[in-house]
Amino acid sequence: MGGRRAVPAAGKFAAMIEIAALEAEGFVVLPGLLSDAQLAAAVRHADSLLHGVDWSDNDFDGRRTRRVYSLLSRAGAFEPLLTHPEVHRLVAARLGEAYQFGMLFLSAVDPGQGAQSPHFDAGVYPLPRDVEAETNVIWALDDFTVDNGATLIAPGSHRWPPGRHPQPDELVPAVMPAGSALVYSGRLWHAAGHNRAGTTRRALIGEHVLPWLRPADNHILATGPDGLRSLTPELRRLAGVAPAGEYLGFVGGQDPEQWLLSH
Ligand SMILES: O=C(O)CCC(=O)C(=O)O
Repeated sequence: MGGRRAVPAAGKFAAMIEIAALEAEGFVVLPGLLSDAQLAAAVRHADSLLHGVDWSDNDFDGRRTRRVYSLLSRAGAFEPLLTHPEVHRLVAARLGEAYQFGMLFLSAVDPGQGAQSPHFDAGVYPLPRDVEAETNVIWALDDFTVDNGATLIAPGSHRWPPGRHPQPDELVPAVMPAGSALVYSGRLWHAAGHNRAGTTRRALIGEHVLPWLRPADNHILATGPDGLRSLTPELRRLAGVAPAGEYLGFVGGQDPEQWLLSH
C-alpha cells in the first residue's frame, strides 16, 4: 500500500518540477513519452502523409524540408500525441484550461537542410513580450541529434526584451530520443538545426494558443463541419470549436458544439 501511495506523490512532484522548469527556462524535455507501439504507428502515419510531398518553396519552411499542414482531418496515429495528457498538463499550467491549436504540422527535415532562422512562435501576434500566448510542443519522431538538426533553443530567451535576438553561441540543440516531447514557451527563441546527417529528421509540431487569438492554421475551415463532427470532443475543442467566453465564438446565437451536432 505504502509503495502505491508513493507513486502519485512522486509523479506530482515531478510535474511541479517540469512546470517550474518551463517557467524558468522556457522549455522542458519530456523524454520517452511514447510507447514503442505508439511511436512506430506515428512514424508509419508520418511516412504515409509525406508520400509524394515536395520540399517547401521558401527559406523559412526550408527548401530541403517537407511539411504537411491541416492535420486534424487525418490525425490518425498522431491522436495520442496531439492529446497527450503530460503535454496538456503543462500547457494548461501556462495558459489555463481553455486553449486551442495554433499551427499544427508534420515536418521532415531532409539531409542537407541548413539551419532555420531563429524566431519565436508567438511573434505572429502583436502582443507585449511578457504575455504567454502560446505553449507549444515538438514531438521527436526520430532521435534528435546534433548531426541531424535537433531543434536549436536559446534557454531563458522567453524572458528577453523585445528586439533581443540570439547570438549563435546562445543556441543549444535539444537532443532527445525519438518519442520525446520538447514543450516550450511561444516566446522562446528557437530554430530547426542544420541536418548534416544522411537521414531525415521527422517531427510533429503543435502550437497551443489562447482561445481568443486567431490560430495560425484555420482548422475550422480545413476540417469542415463533417470532419469536425467526426473528431473526438477533445480534438474538436482543440480545433477551436469551443467558445472562448460567453460572447466569444458562438454560432447562430448557440454554443458551437451544440450547433455542430444539431446541423
Ligand atoms: O523543426 C524544428 O525543429 C522547429 C521548426 C520551427 O520552429 C518552425 O518551423 O516554426
